[in-house]
Amino acid sequence: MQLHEKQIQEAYARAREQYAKWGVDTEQVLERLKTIPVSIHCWQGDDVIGFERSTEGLTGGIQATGNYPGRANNPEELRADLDKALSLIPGRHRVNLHAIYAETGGARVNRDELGPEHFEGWVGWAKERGIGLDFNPTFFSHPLSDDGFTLSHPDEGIRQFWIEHGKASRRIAEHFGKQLGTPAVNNIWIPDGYKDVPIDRFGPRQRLVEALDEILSEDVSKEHCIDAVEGKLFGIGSESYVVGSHDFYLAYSVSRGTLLCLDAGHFHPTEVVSDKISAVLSVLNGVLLHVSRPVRWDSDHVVTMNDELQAIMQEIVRGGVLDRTYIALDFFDASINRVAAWVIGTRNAIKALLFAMLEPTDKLKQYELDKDYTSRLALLEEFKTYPFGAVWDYYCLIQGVPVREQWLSDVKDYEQSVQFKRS
Ligand code: RNT
Ligand code: ZN
Repeated sequence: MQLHEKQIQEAYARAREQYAKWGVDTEQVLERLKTIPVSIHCWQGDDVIGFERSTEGLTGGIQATGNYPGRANNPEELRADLDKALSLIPGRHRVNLHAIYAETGGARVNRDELGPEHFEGWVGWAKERGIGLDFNPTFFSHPLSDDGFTLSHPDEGIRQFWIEHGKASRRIAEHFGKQLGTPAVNNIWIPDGYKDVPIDRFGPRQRLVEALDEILSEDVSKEHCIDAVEGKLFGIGSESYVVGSHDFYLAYSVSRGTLLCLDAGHFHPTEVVSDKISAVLSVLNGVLLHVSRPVRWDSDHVVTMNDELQAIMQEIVRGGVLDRTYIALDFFDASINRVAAWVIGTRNAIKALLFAMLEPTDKLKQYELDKDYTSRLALLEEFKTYPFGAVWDYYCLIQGVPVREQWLSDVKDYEQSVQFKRS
């Protein structure tokens, strides 16, 4: 069924009136929404494989399961797939790279030797599209991370190799920021940890502090590169002890002034990022979100429009902290079309943001202060069936991207004509 422009506009006009009754200006909301970038992770496009391939597949206790055909095999294919996804997502967004996506022209360049010159393909591509890039050093899928330790490795030589990689990454991020005129977030996540209960919990953490300090000691312009650190509860093979736990990085980011990265899949099942945002932003200057979805052992399912996604976006909007929150995505599903995975997850993140922005927050806050919890609950629940979909459809229409599920046939055509033809 094709949706006609006129129908979309009429439905929007009615929705606009209904929201206006509660003081919500949908026009203003959509103006604001289009300025909020989501950092789209390149690694959904190729199952976190990258172009370096110094190990057999993905390591570091994370996994992309599934074998849906059509994965991108090289920079050109990955960028083409990203272009396709970006054309189906409303708004102007960013792309998040990992060091393993360097283009070295066939030469073997180790991670401690990577430089901005190995990302010129990406920078040129981003420039043409007027989008920003973010970065991540890759502390996994490498022979020197095979025993499960990197920046906290007991061997000084190996540790130093990873420290150099960390420094190189900040220089690359700084270059992105300079070239593209928008600061690049450089996020450090390491897989270090033990499968079984360790004797020494202090040693690796002490080494990690020192290694991080050394990485950050290099003078890199804060104007172009913003440092972030990401903790985790456990990984496959590091079930008993993770060196860079949430508590570790919380303390570290407070004392060093970095961003703290909260990945929605990195906590105990009943612990939620949506409650942590206001906790950490009451003290920290900024936070990086890895919007993701945990399922059993996996922390990286495609983001759906579930309660927690909505709660996360509500927290950012209600708290007025959009300008201190960097929204990035982190999921990888190899069992479905990878372009579709990007489109579904990113559209959901934006949808949830829009849903949060269409709330009469001031009114609700007043009810709360007045101890009128009855009205608070009643209004919140009634707003769930307000015509949010009509506003979303209209936003897609004016942003020039497919309305509703119309994007799906686009992806189906693309997989037939492009993705399935790949070797
Ligand atoms: C791993 C972290 C990390 C990675 C990416 C690929 O648990 O979430 O952010 O998913 O860097
Ligand atoms: Zn993450």
